[in-house]
Amino acid sequence: MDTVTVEPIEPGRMAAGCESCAAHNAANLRRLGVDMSDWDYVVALAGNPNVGKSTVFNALTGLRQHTGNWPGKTVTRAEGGFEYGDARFKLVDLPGAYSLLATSLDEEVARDFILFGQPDVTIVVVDASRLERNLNLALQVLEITDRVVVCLNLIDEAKRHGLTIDERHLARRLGVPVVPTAARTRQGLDELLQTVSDVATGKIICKPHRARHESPDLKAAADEVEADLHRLYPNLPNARWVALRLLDGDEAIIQAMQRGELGDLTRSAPDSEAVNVIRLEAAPA
Ligand SMILES: Nc1nc2c(ncn2[C@@H]2O[C@H](COP(=O)(O)OP(=O)(O)O)[C@@H](O)[C@H]2O)c(=O)[nH]1
Ligand SMILES: [Mg+2]
Repeated sequence: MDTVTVEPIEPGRMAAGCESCAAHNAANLRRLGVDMSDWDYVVALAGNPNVGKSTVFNALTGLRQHTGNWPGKTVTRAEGGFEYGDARFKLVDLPGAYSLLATSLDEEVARDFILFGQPDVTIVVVDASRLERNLNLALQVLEITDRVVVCLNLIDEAKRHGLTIDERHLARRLGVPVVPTAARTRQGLDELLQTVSDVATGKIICKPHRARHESPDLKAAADEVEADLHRLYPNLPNARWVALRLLDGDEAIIQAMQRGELGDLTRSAPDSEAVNVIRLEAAPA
């Protein structure tokens, strides 16, 4: 297995350091609600359904987003803004997903944003009381981007079930920072903000664990398809991932390719019609 480290700050030490400056951090947070002009960084919130993504979103932006179902069938991602330190952040609350190998429209929307929207940081919110199931998505996200912070949410629920999680060990194994939180009571959110900010600005460099299992034949085939993709779509992010999905026969990706949609899935492209981007009304948190 590859050696994994989170550099340069060890997560345990980081958390301890932040305890003493939590008040300072909170004072540094300015919720911007729907004002997302001139953002410096885009942060995506990904995770399984019901892990507290919207609770984190609301706490950081000062917006009140419905938890529960949205009216109608349109898949929605919500966007809001906050300012922290000297930087402005756009936060995108993605629909729940168990996997990036999308099987539902929700998962497709989440996958496309993580893969092609090129967020500066992806927060993967996981349920601390159901860690094993939740790590599936986290590991898939770590395959495609280095800039990940794992938000180990529902830590209060985990405790209630008698579970303790060694988050420092988990961070070392994953190679990215892990921040324990109970978002409903705002516990740990200051540390989360500081960590997201440090990853965004490059103060923390992540070294995610990646499975290296390509056989020479697979590598040669993937290299060839990847080169073709670069020729067809010079601006396509994560062409390697797309190449591997094509070789795997992923129908959704093959169809997107046949419809000529892959090139549209970049950060600057307009939102696809299926996605209803709502910019929420600001309300006191
Ligand atoms: N006990 C506890 N409940 C939480 C926590 N975070 C969120 N919740 C609750 O979990 C439910 C799902 O949260 P939500 O933010 O809608 O999850 P999402 O589907 O990932 O957006 C809501 O009832 C929240 O109030 C937490 O840290 N602890
Ligand atoms: Mg939600």
